[in-house]
Parts: sequence; structure tokens; C-alpha cells
Amino acid sequence: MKKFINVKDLGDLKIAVQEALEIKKDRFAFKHFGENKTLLMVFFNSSLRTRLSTQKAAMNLGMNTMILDIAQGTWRLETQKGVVMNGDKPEHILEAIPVMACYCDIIGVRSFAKLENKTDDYNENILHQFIQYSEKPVFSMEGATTHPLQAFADLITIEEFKTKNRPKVVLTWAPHPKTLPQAVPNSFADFMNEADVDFVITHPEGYELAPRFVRKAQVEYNQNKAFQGADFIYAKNWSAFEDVHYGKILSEDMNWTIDAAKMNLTNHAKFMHCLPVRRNVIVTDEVIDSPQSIVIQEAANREIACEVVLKRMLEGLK
Ligand code: AN0
Ligand code: CP
Repeated sequence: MKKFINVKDLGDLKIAVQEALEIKKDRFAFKHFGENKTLLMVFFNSSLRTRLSTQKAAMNLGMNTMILDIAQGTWRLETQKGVVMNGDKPEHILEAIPVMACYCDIIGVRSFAKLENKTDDYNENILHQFIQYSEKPVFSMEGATTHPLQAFADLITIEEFKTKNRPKVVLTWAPHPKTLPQAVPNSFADFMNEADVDFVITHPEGYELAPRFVRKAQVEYNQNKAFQGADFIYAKNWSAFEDVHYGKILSEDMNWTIDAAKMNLTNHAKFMHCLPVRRNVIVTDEVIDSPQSIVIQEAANREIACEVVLKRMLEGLK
């Protein structure tokens, strides 16, 4: 495996999930795979889960890890081509990437959408430069448009907790005071569209996601209706995708917060969220503290999802 940005980079999803469940039974079974191999994790943005779970997955495989937080102890990096670099950024990504690549075998990159220019974000400018100029296997630790490690962990979690062959999975928008990217819902939709589930997306009008991620999913603007009979509720806020409002907050309607009354409309659904989550904005304390909430188990599976990806990348190095 040379890159991991989208669901299709995993190949057959059923096989990938089976591989994950096998690894979970003995996460140190491939301890020799990463001997003398180094993972570099490059963060342009903050992280708790991705930072720890990726490092843990690499350690399970016997790898060495290095972590770089851009602009915190490193030079600030220019990422646009052709600019006159007389501002506050002393180094260009065009030198920084091949230099970083000298010291490692695999690179993970976190680089969120800036939400200023839709074309720039949806071109995945930074991730693609890492792929092009590092000549190493590169995986997304959340790019501008996707968060595939999260969605893979979500799929593993659904596989573990489902009580029927084809569960109903609902991705629901929820309110949030800050403008957030579409990467998490995009990747979740990408994976659910490939999985054996009935997939419904619910959000206020104006929050339609990119058609290439929504694909065949059912879009239902009435949240209560969407929740009926659901086996999994996956909550997430995102900002608008459509051109004129790109990256903007169009609604802060607290009626979309996931509360116990809404969960009662479902088929005893499990509650999921990628975290970090704002309590009593996205979801009430009552729901996230209930046994229906599987957010911690979901976060735990980030280690397993990443271990599958790193193992496959290490196999490709041989
Ligand atoms: C980020 C997002 O919404 O993409 C990261 C989620 C994993 N969330 C926040 O910045 C709060
Ligand atoms: N879910 C997730 O990616 O969390 P972090 O932003 O803390 O890594």
C-alpha cells in the first residue's frame, strides 16, 4: 500500500475489516514487521486520538516514531507554489518534504481544510505534495477533505456492535459554535456507501455534502424521521460545502442536538462520534454517558485501523 487517503485505497472492505479484527485479537503478532523502520507523523493541526493511536499502532508493529508539529519548534512552512517568500514563512514545503523523507520510511500527515477556498481544500494540495515529493508511502491523519483512519475505525466498531446483518446507520449533523471541515462526514459516507448497511444522512437544508461522497445515500432533512428504526446514530458537525456558503455556519439550531428523546425514536441505537465532542451542544450528557454511547470503544479502534494501514505499508516496503 503506497497511500491511504480514500476508502478505495483499502481495496476490499470486508477483507480489511477481517484483517482488523484478527489484529485486534493479538496486536503484537507482527512486532517484527517494523524493525528498523521509522514512521514520521507530521501535524499541521492539533490532535489527541490520532497522535496517540497512530504512535501506538506503529509501536505494536515494532516501528520507531518521530512526531513533528509544524510551526511549534519547526520553521513555518510555505505551502503555495510560486510565491515570493518575503513574509513570515522561512521554509518551503518543496524542500521540507524531501528532507523529512530522508529520515523515515512512512509518513502520516494531518492538514485540515482551511475553509477559505473550496478548490484549494478539495485539491488536497498538501497531502498530494507529500505523496509527490517524499516518494514514501503517505497516509492521511485527516486531510482537507477526508479522515479515512477515523471512518475505518468507525466501520470496525459498527461491525463489532451490530446485531443484524444490515443495520440502519444514520449520519446526523449537529450544531457547533465553530466552523468545522467536512472531512469526517465525507469519509464516513465514503465508507458507509461501500459497507453492508442502510445509510441515511440527515442535516438542515444547505449542509449538503459533496455528491462524490453522498453518492447513493438517502438524504432526509427531517432528523426525527431519519432516526426512526436506526441502529447506529453517528453525530458530527460540519460547515457548508456549497459554493456560496463554503466553510460557513448556516445554522446553530439546538433542536438538532442529540438528546434522549431523539435516541428514543431509534431501535436502541448506539451513539457514535469521532471526538472531540462538545457536550450539551452536539450531544447531551445523558446520551453520551448512557450505555448506548460507544464513543470510547470507537476511539480505541483507531489503533487497530491504523495498525492495518501501517502493516500493509510495511509489507509494500519489502
Ligand atoms: C476536527 C474536525 O471536525 O474535522 C477534528 C475531528 C477529528 N474537529 C475539531 O476541530 C473540533
Ligand atoms: N477523532 C480524531 O481524529 O481525534 P483527534 O483530532 O484528537 O486526533
